[in-house]
Amino acid sequence: MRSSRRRGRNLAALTALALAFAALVPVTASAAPAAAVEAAAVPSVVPQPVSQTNLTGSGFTLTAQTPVNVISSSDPDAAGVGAYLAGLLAPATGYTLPVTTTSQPTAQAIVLNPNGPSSLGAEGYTLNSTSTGVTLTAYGAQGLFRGVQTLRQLLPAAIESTTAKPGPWTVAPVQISDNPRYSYRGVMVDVARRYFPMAQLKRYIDQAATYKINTLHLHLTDDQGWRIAIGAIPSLTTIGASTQSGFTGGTTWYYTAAEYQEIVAYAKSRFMTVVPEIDGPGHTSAALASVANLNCNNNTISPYSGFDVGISLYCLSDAQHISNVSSFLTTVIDTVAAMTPGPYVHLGGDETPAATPTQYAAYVSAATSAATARGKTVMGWHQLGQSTIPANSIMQWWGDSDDRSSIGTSNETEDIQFVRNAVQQNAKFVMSPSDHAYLDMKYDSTTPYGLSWQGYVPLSKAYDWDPTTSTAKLNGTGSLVPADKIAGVEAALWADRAYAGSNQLPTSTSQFPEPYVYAEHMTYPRLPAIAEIGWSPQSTHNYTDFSRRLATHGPRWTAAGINYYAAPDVPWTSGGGTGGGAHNGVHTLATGTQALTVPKHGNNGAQLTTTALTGSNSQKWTFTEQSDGSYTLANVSTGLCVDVNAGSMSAGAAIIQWTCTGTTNQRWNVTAATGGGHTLTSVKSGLVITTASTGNNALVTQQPSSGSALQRWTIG
Ligand code: TNX
Repeated sequence: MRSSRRRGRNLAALTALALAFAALVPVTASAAPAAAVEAAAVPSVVPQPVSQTNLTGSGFTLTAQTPVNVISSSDPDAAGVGAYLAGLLAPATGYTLPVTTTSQPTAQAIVLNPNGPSSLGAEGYTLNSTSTGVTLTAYGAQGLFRGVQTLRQLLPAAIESTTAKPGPWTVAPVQISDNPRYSYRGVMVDVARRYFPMAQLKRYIDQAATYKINTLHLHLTDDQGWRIAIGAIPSLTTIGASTQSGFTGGTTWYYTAAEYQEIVAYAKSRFMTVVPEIDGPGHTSAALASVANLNCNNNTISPYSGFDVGISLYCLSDAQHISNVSSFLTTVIDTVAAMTPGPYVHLGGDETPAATPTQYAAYVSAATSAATARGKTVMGWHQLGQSTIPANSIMQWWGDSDDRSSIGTSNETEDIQFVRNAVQQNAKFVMSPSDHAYLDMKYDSTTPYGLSWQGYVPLSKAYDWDPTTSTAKLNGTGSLVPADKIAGVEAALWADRAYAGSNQLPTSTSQFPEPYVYAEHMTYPRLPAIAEIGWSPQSTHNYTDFSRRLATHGPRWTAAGINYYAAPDVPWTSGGGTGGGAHNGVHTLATGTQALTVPKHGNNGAQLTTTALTGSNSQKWTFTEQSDGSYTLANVSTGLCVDVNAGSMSAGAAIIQWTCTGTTNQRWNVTAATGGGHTLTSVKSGLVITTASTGNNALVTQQPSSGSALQRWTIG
């Protein structure tokens, strides 16, 4: 696939693909009616349920006393879903809904019934909502949890707010019956290239759960870092975790055993299975820097912080070194498997240009034996299929349309041949076609982060594929992987270039946004597209309908403080009057007694200051909501807009006034802050408007959000 990474985008092939899909767009009978009902009232569920009937009538309005009844069952996790639901609803409503386990539902309640028929399957559910209550029925807790994700989408967008909002909190009246197309619906996070602190990883898990993602694949090791503590080999983290892609010098850029287990438990509480990946035999510089006898010369290499790929290989060229690698992998995989209750261990296998087939096979044999000895099901990138793999292994396809167009020609790519070999061994597949499902690909030329070796991946492209043709010819015929061997789909958030100015290494750490800023910008709105491919029947697949439904999620993300990318071809709504657009109008912005001000005689380009609040026109700002739910702020005196100087991504850059252009460095997400007031987050940089001090004429800059009062603005 290395060669494929170097290939440019094949436009002809892409067009053919688009045409192939244009033929498959029956409008689901269950899609919500387009007009008739107000935007806020149309339940726009993503992923599209199998069947959804929107009812007339008023829906079910929550009160502070609405009971959450969990019907008694033998499933020990069901009560936890009730508590989770009450917890989800608490911040925005201000209600602490009483959760009780009971054999008899009460009137006017949200009823969670885990005793539904087994025909619903592990994740299916039915949801009925009328003015008299809401009933969710599933066959066990997991189905209830998936149904709760639908239920939250039937409430107004402001339900996602982290602070109390006025309501009313009415669940749209519907009848839904739903179950997933595929049982594996994953997202991969590359914590090796960019370390995600615990809180940010948990936040990512919570967000992905909203879209019924049930698998979190953690890419724990790579050239740029080893992120999981292995007690018996401390150098893996003292040395191997000291780098990231683009910077060096870390001492805590890894998960301790306790932290990893905390993540696994947190994911489990969101009914998500963790798949740990220990990549090899390539992508191993961090291991080679930490453990001498994995190198042919028995000397460690220097830790690596660049962004190249295909640069490393365990030494597999003699029996002694194969034995070293094998015992290393046994220690590592034993440790990781013991901390991972889920069935899988992912053994990587990608991008090994220097390995001979014999060396590669030696790796696969050593790694798979270690995994199966621990009772784990082997996962691997599809290259692993070139070797002998254990029964029931799952290969992850990351090929592209170039591979597909080679099927059946005399020039079939080796990737196609690896897939054939895996299929012959009866492997299952998870589909992550890199030209559709790679969340690190730029959306377009303006995306500040990421790569474009697969060309750009706008939202429409992230949506326009079908797992059953991911390994078929471009005309959709002759899939190498039979339909019944497709376990599901996975989106991959690589992080080699999780910084602005991504075609060269960063020159300053200020080019790095916080990992969550990168992650959310690249993930939303594309992960919901891939989640829908994994969950919804192919018969409902329709981009126009998807983007109409997704449009109503923008205000949800804004309410939740998610730093999403407002893809231009989505008709983003303003939230139907329940949150979005709430700040439109003229306001002052005060922190304590000081207000955001255009300095006296401030020209185009003048840096903003804070001065004592007087309410003069130089302190008044016209808030105008933009299509992405953010706001532009134009000064009433000068007519110029609040702007990050030169579109800078750096902490400390000046906040100035500038001719209004509507570009992302003039768009501000207004989010209620803990401790009072609102933060104003730049859509461009993810940094927040901050004044230097409480003194007069303090200068205003953008800074990482810290919760400081100097970043919390009272909208007057
Ligand atoms: C290919 S996909 C890789 C990763 C990079 C990614 C960047 C795969 C199995 N290997 O090492 O991070 O491209 O898009």
